[in-house]
Amino acid sequence: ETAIWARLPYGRLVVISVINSTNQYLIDRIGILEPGDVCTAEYQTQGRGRRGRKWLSPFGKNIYLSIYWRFEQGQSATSGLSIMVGIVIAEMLQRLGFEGVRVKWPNDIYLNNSKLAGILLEITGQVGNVIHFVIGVGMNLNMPGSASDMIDQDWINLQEVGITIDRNALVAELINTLRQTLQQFERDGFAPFVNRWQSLDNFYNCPVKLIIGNQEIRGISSGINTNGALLLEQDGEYHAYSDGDISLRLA
Ligand code: BT5
Repeated sequence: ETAIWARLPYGRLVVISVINSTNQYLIDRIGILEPGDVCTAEYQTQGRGRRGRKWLSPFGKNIYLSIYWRFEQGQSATSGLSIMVGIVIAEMLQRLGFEGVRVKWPNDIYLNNSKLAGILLEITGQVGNVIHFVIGVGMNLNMPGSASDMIDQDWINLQEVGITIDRNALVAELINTLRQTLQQFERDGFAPFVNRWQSLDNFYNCPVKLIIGNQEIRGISSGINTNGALLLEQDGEYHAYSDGDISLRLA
């Protein structure tokens, strides 16, 4: 194996040209990882989303990045965790000048009503209360338009909004943001983030439908609760949805 791990202020970085999946790369090496280790690649042959879905990952200056972490709160905290990662990435992009960036429950970053980035949290092991996990971020910067044939929803490239940003600088920001967020999560949990969701939520107060398996549920999207579950208003009552396989669409 020729990969070179570069020492970061916290953890290490490995940059790879072609890989099956940056999440899988870290999962395969879990025994030798330090918290904060990051893998990034130019191209993924088997980039993945949730529940066996695919993440289209061609060459072309996109970002495919994964970070390894572990902590001791057990598995129950992780729904909030991936929500939180969405919040901080959206806020980071806003800070960098991309004002139109929003979040979509549970783990998408949106720009101009289209999917810009996706987040995939995978738990790779638990010993006692210690969970080991990898968080992957895929972000479109410069994906060819022909990709549209292969993606069954609206998507967008970051570069389409007319602000230029250096990809390496963006990756560095992303790594710092993820590390700080994970450290803050260890200290303070998810609660401080709940209030930051609402103003970023692309569908706040919108009529939506949730697709759960082959069931469809309609209601008004009303933010999240303290566990990161989606709140849906149905006939004047709020219901929380936190199942792992829910797709949200405008109704
Ligand atoms: C996600 O899943 O959105 C999480 C994607 C995480 C990808 C990163 S890349 C680095 C790391 N290594 C990996 O192997 N994965 C992570 P989900 O919510 O299930 O959304 C998947 C859906 O997004 C697909 O079914 C398509 O509709 C759409 N999609 C696929 N590729 C896309 C792309 N490049 N841009 C926008 N949408 C895409």
